[in-house]
Amino acid sequence: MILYDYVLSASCYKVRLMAALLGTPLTLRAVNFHPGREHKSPEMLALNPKGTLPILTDGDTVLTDSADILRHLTADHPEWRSTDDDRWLAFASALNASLGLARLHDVIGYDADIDKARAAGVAALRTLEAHLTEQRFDGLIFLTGSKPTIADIACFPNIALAPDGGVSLDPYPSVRLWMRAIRSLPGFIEMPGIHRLHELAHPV
Ligand SMILES: N[C@@H](CCC(=O)N[C@@H](CS)C(=O)NCC(=O)O)C(=O)O
Repeated sequence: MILYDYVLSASCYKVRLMAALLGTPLTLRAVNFHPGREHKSPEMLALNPKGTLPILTDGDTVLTDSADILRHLTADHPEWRSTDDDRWLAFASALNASLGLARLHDVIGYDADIDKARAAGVAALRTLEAHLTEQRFDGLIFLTGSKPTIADIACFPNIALAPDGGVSLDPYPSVRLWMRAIRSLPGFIEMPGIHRLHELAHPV
């Protein structure tokens, strides 16, 4: 499988992280997203007319949405799936349009209504904090239960990188505990801005 990848993209990191946790090898093809805008080149647009990353190719199959790619990677790994995943994958997509956009604005100068993007990100963080606090009352640390699924991996990057877009995670202790649980999963990999907590035992 080939991942057309940009190292600073939260959406590409979702895919790299999922593959690493599964132990699934990926061939990475680095795309000069910034400043080269290579994702808009004729070669890339032929692969993905939307002009976005990530793109995953698996033989003749071409997938251009991170949610579809996570489903594809875990097709033979039911332990990484739950019946509640779909609503969290939709939530993760909305996070990309709020926290993700705020980060791209601050980090690489994307045009955005920054106040609107940050406000939508804060609203999403409050929703997540309330959900994860309820989960903790039930002794559950992940979004859909006691084990991580694609729901957690889809949401994690834009949440963990929120401070890059000027949104603090200080007010959300349940979210920070959840991030710690993900960062201490066996096989976890880093990206710039997200570090491993390899000294921690799994808290569950
Ligand atoms: N729905 C897509 C969105 C991915 C996305 O937002 N990708 C950004 C990079 S992080 C992108 O390619 N943007 C292209 C552009 O804005 O020109 C997914 O989750 O796969």
